[in-house]
Amino acid sequence: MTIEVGVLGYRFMGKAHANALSRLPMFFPDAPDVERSVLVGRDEEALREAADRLGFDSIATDWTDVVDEVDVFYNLGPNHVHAEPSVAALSAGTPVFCEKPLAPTLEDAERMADAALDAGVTNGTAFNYRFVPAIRYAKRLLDDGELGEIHHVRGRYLQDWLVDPDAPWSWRNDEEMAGSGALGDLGAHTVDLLRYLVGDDDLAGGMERVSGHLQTFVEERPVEGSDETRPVTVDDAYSAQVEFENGAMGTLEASRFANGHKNDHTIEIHGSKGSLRFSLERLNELELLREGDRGYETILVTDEDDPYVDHWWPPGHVIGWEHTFVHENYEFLRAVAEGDEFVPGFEEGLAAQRVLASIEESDERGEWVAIE
Ligand code: SOE
Repeated sequence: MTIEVGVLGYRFMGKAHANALSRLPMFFPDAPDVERSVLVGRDEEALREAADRLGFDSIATDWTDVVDEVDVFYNLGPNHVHAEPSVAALSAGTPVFCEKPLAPTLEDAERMADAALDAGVTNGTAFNYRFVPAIRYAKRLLDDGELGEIHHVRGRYLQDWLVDPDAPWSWRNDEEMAGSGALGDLGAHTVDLLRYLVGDDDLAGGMERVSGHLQTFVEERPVEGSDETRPVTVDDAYSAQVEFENGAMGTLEASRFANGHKNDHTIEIHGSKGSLRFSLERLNELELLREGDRGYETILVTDEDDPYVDHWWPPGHVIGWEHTFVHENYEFLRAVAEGDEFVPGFEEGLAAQRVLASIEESDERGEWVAIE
């Protein structure tokens, strides 16, 4: 069976997923056969160029012509186009894979998760960092209780691409289109990873209440190619405290103003029997401290029996950011071929969104907010 994939979006994420799809037959021979069937966007000329470059058979400028014609629909567009095409595809019985955050608003995310539940077809939220081998390794340790009872979790996602006040305005600075700024774009990854690593099975991932703070440092930005400026209506940075049901404490943070940090996502967890640290800038490594150790040991997670590694290179031959997309596409498309559930699905996308919405509400109200 060949799965015909229709993809909306051909910029950053379109490229990341097209690359992943093209690698699958070479490195994951047991993956289902996939045809990059149709690329969807609005600008016909740019679309044609992208389709040639990214290996798509055809193009379409109207997603309504595509969502019920393909076997799988990938929604990789900006946040404000996540809901409508995804719901339409699901209603037509087409499995959907959608970029994160699931939607700009909690209401849209709820609508999407409901549509996924009603459709009963495979659905996925693109939380690619769950598919880093070192993160999977950490998950195994945590599930085996190797760190004991968890006391502290810490997640920071630092970037610096907006620290220059003259950096141009984009849809990512607009509340209508993006929903939120660093909170949704980066915080969604952190919340999802912490839910994955230490959460129990409830939808809040064991998170009970939050206290959040959002900040916008530059209120307007120049529009590229004109003398105009446009207002920035989202946060440039957020921080939050989280109280977990089991008494654990969490601190979360993300910024687009963290000078010198390009894509620096770190997770730290301290338990009664040890601690671990992960940094996306050294994604082949996991730092681990076990009971009695005087310092952290750095484990290189590139052995043959480490998650996904046997598909790539011999031990020590490190992999990179783009491989996380290959792994997640592999799992998602296998689930589609088998008619199985994929995790993280829209349900997990919605769960992360609930936490983000509570952080935003807490900032507005100036008090702790319980997560529903
Ligand atoms: C931009 O901030 C961005 O590309 C995010 O949208 C991605 O989800 C993250 O993985 C890297 O940074």
